[in-house]
Amino acid sequence: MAMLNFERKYRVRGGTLIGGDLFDFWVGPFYVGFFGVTTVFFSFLGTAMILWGAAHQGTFNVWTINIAPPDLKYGLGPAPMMEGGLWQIITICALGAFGSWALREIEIARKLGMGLHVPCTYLVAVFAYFSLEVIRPVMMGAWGHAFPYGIMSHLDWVSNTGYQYLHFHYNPAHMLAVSLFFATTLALSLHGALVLSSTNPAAGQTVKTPEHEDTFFRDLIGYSVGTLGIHRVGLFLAVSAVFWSAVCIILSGPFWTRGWPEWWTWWLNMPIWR
Ligand code: UQ2
Repeated sequence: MAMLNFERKYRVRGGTLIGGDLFDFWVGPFYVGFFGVTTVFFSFLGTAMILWGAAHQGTFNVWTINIAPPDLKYGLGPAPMMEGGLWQIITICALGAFGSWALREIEIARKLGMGLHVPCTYLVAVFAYFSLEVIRPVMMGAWGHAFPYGIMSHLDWVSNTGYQYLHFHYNPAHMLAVSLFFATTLALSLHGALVLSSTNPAAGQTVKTPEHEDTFFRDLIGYSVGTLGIHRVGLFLAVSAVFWSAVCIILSGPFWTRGWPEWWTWWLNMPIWR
């Protein structure tokens, strides 16, 4: 693959966290590093384990492959390979790959003298996975509370887990998370639309400036959050959506075992109604 002329300037040595110069090289466009090697290792091992599980299950239909966590009776201990042990190994591989990916992002950011916003934000997404597959099952005392690996089976898990609490939409943290997800899409669509409307004009028209972007929103709602500000808003909304998602599922089980509609009885029990 040809190297773009500016790439050579940014292919600087250093910034590695481990291994010094040993893994400090590129393969085509990709920076490798020690954590590039470990990412590939965990990804390939984990994928091989999924294929082994699929072969044992007797299907390679991507929709119906299912690798389930151990039965609740195994608690937090190791399970036999085909009774959840495979799920346990795949989970370790996934966390190994996600962790390696974050550390490789950190090495690249250090190499380029950039902030750690991208790795930190990526780790928030990893935290969502970690909440579901490790924190909540550990707090509830069994890996069997984790979700299975499979396209249809993980959807069934979400549905079943929701109905276990009667009506998950009454979970206040879930309400907050959903609202933040919607707000994230609103913010990104406003931003995308605003930037395209000013920088991708019709043939024969000129590209507009950020002043036009500010003016549009000042005319519309009396306020512009600014070109840097909208990215801060977007990052905050997206990270908050994931954070409250983790809160809503960790509340369910470890801290609240009844139906979520019942949680709202605190409101009906307020002394103001007496
Ligand atoms: C803005 C601005 C941008 C933008 C957008 C806005 C010039 C290019 C989208 C407007 C955004 C506001 C007012 C905040 C929206 C907040 C939520 C919660 C949806 O002012 O500056 O820069 O892209």
